[in-house]
Parts: sequence; structure tokens; C-alpha cells
Amino acid sequence: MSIKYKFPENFWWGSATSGPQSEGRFNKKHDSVFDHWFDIEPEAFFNGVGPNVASNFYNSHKEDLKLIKEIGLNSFRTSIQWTRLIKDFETGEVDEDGVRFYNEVIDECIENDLLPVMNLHHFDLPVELYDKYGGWESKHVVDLFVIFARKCFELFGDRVKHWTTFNEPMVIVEGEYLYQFHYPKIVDGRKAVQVMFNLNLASAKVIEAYKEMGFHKEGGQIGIVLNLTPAYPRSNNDEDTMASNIADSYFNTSFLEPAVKGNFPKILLDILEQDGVIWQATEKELEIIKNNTVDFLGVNYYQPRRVKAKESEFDESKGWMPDKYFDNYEMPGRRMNPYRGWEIYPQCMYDIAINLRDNYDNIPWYISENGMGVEGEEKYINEYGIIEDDYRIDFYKEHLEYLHKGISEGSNCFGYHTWTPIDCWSWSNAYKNRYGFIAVDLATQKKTIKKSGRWIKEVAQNNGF
Ligand code: IFM
Repeated sequence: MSIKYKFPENFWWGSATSGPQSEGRFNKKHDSVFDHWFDIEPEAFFNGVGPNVASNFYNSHKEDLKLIKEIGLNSFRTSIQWTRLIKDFETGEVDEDGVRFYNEVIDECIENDLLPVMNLHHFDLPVELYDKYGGWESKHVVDLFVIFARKCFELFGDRVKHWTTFNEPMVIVEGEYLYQFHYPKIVDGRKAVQVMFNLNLASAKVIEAYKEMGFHKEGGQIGIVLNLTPAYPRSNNDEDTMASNIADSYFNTSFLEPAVKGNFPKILLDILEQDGVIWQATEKELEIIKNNTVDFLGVNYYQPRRVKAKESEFDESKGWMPDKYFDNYEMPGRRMNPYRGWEIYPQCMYDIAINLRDNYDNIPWYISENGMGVEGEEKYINEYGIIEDDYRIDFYKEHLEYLHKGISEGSNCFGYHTWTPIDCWSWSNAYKNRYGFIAVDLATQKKTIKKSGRWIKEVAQNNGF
């Protein structure tokens, strides 16, 4: 078979999930904000399905990781739940069953030749820390997170050589403090800005701890996973371009710049200062951010952001919001994933690759999530009981072609992880849209490899397609 798109040697072919979306709540001693939200408002979740069982990974990790190996992947990301590992958040005392569980997961990854990539926070703040301190609004919570991270490094750092501090921290800002799609569904632009700063600080403080603990000398690396939604203006006119630059600075470079370069984008600082909503930060904290940038970057890419100059009336009653400066633009003819409501724009993979090459010191990076959520996949089951998800294969191929182009022009990308290996629970969308290479029957928890799972195996074996 001839391979048109060959990827660099030792390329990561993998897939990502997270603790709260796969494990189920079994034996967890604390609740996250999502566990709590489901308990008080189950009707907010698609078909009333919450995180209690998810894909049962807590109980079936042995079999699940074997299946993931069977589809040819060489790497796997999940997250360690703060609410599972830690018994006492203030002291960092651990829960022994949590330690046993994550030890088993890591050891089984290694036995199955899956490089474990461990993430420390995937939207799963302990609800007690929200109730007591205001969660990420509080710098004390930042310090408690560092205690948790140190515990993770101490317990698992001998085997886990790739860590990420956060998954999509911007989603915490947007979902919890602006657009009400994550509990506690607050609308408060000022708090959002402080949370944005505190999350950047937390990431830098965790990196500082990792360095101090000496893991780099043992080949360890630490990064962050950002959901980049590159902003494209409606037109090249000044107003649209400015609106797009502002949106980009709020939603993308607010985390990308500090993570990679140690400082915040000027355009964002100017606006926040001018509007009197800038965060509270000390010189010492800014210094920590400056000195503790990432070793590598994970990029979750799903959709671009289309922007136009503000045309609609800004609703002042909500207080300060970034939307004061731009409107979202529905580009005529854009290609949509109707189930998720996200635009499909594979070319963006190339734009991201070139942006990181040219504007971010060509930092080592990988695609840490890319995928297509589809509702009602049962209709594609063939006579052998296999889901024929050709649409997903086509989606991946298109994205990989553009990624390949970026790599062939020198972008330092070392891997491609899809979302997700096994269909998993997706927050308030629950199991509405399925993303996996492996299907889950929710009634029986039976797991069956889809056509795309066979396809990725060949891609991984050939290191291209
Ligand atoms: O399920 C989420 C994941 O937690 C973060 N990235 C996007 C996925 C699909 O919506």
C-alpha cells in the first residue's frame, strides 16, 4: 500500500479521555462540580444521564486499555481526578483506593505499550472548594491544586513522563463565568477575568513544583492542553480585523502566551485595564508565570471562531463581557457538524501549525484532541454489529492532511490524539454525540470497535496513510 502522508518518526498516534468522563463515580469520596450539578439538576443533562457510571472505566480499565491497544494506538491521555485521589484537600492526604486505581491504570498503559499522558484538571473542581472558597476565583484554591499536583508527581512521576496541568482552562472561564454551560453557571465578566489569571497562575505554579522536584532530569516533561479556536475576521477591513484580534486575545492567546512565553497579550491587557476589569496579581505571581512556561503544548482543535465587528446592541445589564468588542459571524456556506453545532474547517490545522512555528518559537506540540461527535450512530450498524463511521474516517483524513502539510513545512508537531478512544460522557450533552473509535452500549456497557478503530490501527502501523 502506498503511503501518501507519512508522519515523523515516533509520532504519537493516540486518543484522549478524562477521569470524570470515563471512570464513573464508583468509590469516589468527594464530588466534583459536575457530580454535584447532576445531583441537584439531573434534567440539565441529555436524557438525564449523569457521570455516575460513565463508561465504567473504574471497573473495566483492564479490558478497556487492551481494546485501546488492539486498535493500534501508542499513547493515551486521561486525567487524575482531584476528587478521587485526595482525601483531605488542605493537607494532600490521599485516598488509598484512588492511589491503587491510578497505579493500576498507569501500569496497565505501560503493559499495553501505551504511553501514558496524565492531565491534572479536566473541569473537575471539588465542589467543596467552590462552596468554601469560590473555586478558581481563589488563590488559596490555586495553592491547594499545587498540593494535589505534587502528590501526583510523587506517586506516579516515576512512570508518567508526560504531564499536562489543565485541559481547556478557557472552557472553565466561558462555561462557568460567562455563557452558563457549566455549573455554577454564573455571568460575571470580572470574576471570569480573575479566574483566567488564577488558572494561568495555577498552571505555572504546578510547573514550578515539577521543576523543583527534579523530574526533568529523569526525562519528564510538562505542558498544558489548550482548546485553540483561531479567530478569522469576516473581512479584512479594520473593524472586523480588530474585533477578531480582540476575540483571539481573550479566547486563545490569554492562555497560549503565558503558557509558552510567560506573559499576557498586550491587546488583552490594554482592554482589561482601560475597562477597569483587570485581575488582581502581584509582581511575584507575574514572575512565577514568566519563569515557568511549558515544555510542550497540547492543542485541542475542533472549530474556528468567525468574528465580525460589533453590530448587535451590547447588553450592559450583564456587566462587563468580552462580547462588548465583537459579534460571532455565521459565515455563509460554512460546513457544519449539525449534531454538535460546530463548524468543520480542517484547513485550520495548517494555520495552527504555522502560527506555532512562526510566533511561538516552534514549540514542540501535538494535537491533543480532534474529533467528530455524531448522534444516532446506531443507524450505521452493519450486519456484523459494527458501526460503519466512514464520516469520521473522512473527517480525520482531512484534518491529518492539513496537519501533515504544516509538519512538512517545519512545524514541530509530534503527535495526533483524537477525542476519544471509547465513547464517553460529555458533560451536559452526556452520551448524545458519540466520538469514540469504540462504541459503548449504555445498557450493557458492551464495547465494540467501530470501523474507524480498524482504520486508525492501519494508520498507526503505517505511520501515515
Ligand atoms: O468532551 C469534551 C472534552 O471534555 C473537552 N474537549 C471537547 C470534548 C467534546 O465536546
